[in-house]
Amino acid sequence: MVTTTEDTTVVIIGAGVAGLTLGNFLLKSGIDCVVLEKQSRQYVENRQRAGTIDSRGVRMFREWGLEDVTKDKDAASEITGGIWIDEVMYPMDFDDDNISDSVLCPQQVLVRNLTDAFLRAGGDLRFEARDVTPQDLLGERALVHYRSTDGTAKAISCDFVAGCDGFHGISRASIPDDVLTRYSHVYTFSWLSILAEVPANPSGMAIHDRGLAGMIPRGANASRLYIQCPAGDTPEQWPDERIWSELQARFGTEVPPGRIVDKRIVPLRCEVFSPMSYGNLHLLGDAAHIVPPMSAKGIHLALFDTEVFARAVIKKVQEGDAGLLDSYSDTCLSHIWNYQAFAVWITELMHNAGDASYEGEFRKQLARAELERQFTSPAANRLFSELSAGLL
Ligand code: RFL
Repeated sequence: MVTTTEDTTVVIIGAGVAGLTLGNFLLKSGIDCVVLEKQSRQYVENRQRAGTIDSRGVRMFREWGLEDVTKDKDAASEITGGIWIDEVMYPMDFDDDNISDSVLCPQQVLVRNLTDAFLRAGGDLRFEARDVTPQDLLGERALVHYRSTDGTAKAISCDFVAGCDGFHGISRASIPDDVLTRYSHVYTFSWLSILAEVPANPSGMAIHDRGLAGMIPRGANASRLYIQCPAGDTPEQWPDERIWSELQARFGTEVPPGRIVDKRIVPLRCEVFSPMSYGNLHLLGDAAHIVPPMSAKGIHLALFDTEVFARAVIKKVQEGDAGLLDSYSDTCLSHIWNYQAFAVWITELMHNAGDASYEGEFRKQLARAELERQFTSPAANRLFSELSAGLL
């Protein structure tokens, strides 16, 4: 039985990058909202994933008066790193104007900063909200049910529901199957993704016939390590010693080992769900799409959706104009497909150039020719630097 029904303009499901950014934008615009998050505050603020905010994201936060959320007092001030090809290091150029605004900021720091900013501004953020269920999405107002930590059933009536609950959330499942189309592509290789308490040394990506490897800074004394592996591999097949020796082999240089704190297999895949709107429900970020981690554009896409959606809601609430909301899905999908194209290109280039056992020698030679072009053409090199600035 529902014991409490409240009222707001926007219910935001999920306190990740998209949900918290949206909450902050709405509060700044005088629009009330409630954020419902399944996990505890401690869990959300310690979930480590990405490490960089790209130039577009940094400029966007600045324009909304939130530049401080991208600041990490422990991060190095400069992005550095390179690409190792067959054990030879090629430094990347990070001085280009298009990428020079990118900053090192681990995702959990961004989330922590966004949470603080939201609460400081008087935001309503409810952690450990169980069984969140949006209803009446085609009605005048939607109703979002949930259960609070003490088990009380609650419901919030709202004009808009923002589904910011990531790839495994529940919002997307509220859209009927015959309305939603899923486009997906899954690679036959995965990444073993590792968090280690060591500085990233070496720092960058290695292309090698044993497969791709990466060592990316996540703070002064932490790194995320990536090792390309067959899609069926399990973390148990990768004891710590094997990880350090494999990194050493693929970079072709000494890799000082450290404590490994997390080890998991990340499938490489592309997913797009269309449309991103259904009645009062709008999907944002990973709830609607994911890109392979090689492209490092997950945060970029989540922030893009958020800004488009925030401006659409503001226009509707302040001027009664639903035009931007009606075109929300089309606007985002056009941007997303553009970035999926980039993600597929860079994923295939970086993997095909190394271990030929997946796509064959012909593709390997094509990828090597393309890599050569990246290093000899300034325009092509810019793309590569942009990628590295996102990933690092
Ligand atoms: P998030 O960050 O997953 O946030 C979703 C939030 O919703 C909550 N939630 C629910 N809340 C209420 N009710 C429910 N039923 C709920 N179900 C879930 C979750 O607890 C969470 O708090 O999604 P969002 O906001 O769309 O942001 C997307 C980004 O997090 C994602 O794209 C990136 O992390 C992807 N990604 C990377 N992106 C980059 O740009 N650069 C990188 O280097 C990078 N590295 C990575 C990554 C993702 C990784 N994972 C997930 C495999 C490295 C890894 C390991």
